[in-house]
Amino acid sequence: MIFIRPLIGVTTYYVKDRELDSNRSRGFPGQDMLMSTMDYSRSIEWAGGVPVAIPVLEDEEYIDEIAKKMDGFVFTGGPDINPMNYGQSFKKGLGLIVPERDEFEFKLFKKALQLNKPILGICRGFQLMNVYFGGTLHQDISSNQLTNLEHVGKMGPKFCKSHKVSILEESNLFKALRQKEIYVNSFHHQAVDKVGEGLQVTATAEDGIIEALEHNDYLFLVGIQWHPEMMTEVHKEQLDLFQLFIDTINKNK
Ligand SMILES: [Mn+2]
Repeated sequence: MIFIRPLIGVTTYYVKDRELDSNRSRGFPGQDMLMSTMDYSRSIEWAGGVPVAIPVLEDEEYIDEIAKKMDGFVFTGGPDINPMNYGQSFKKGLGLIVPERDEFEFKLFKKALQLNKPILGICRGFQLMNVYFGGTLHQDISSNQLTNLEHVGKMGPKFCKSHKVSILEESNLFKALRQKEIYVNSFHHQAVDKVGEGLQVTATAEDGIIEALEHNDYLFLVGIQWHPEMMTEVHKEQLDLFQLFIDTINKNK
């Protein structure tokens, strides 16, 4: 038997020319850029998958093909989701939005779900998953004075453990990490408010901020607010989540 490693579609930053000034390090004025942090690709590769960076393109047939050809998806971190997607006006503290990426990712997410492709949502990807199922977000944690924990990051290295999360035992998260409490990094200024329909909260921070969501009607649909891919090199246990994701794909191929 020939073992073929699964193809994992990785969503990417769509950096519009308008975000880049003349000091841009690559490309030329007028050019939009595709970007992705290497952490996602490395973690997927370490877990036995083949990472494939997915550019934001509008064409429906392209999105169909990507949804069919990939064996699973990592919906990655990035800019804020346009609040209009969850029926809200722009509130104080909202960060950069890239509506083109939102539109593309919601379409891809829908198609991937229809095909029951395993999905791991990280940070923005986790928030996208919540909004897709009709949930809402707090547009800015500090403007809303939700907590005195610092969730925004920037205090230390990317792998820095910055707060505790409690994990529900009946969850994929627990299955992967085998611990009821772990410390995670934190790089988000937004948070889940209303939870989307059918989603289960599977991890919360000490202050009650929702840190993970799962949907049991699908093969593997797990979203987490922290960035495991930034931790895998130093805190190996974070790779277990990628491993469960890849193992689930391999078992069901
Ligand atoms: Mn956090």
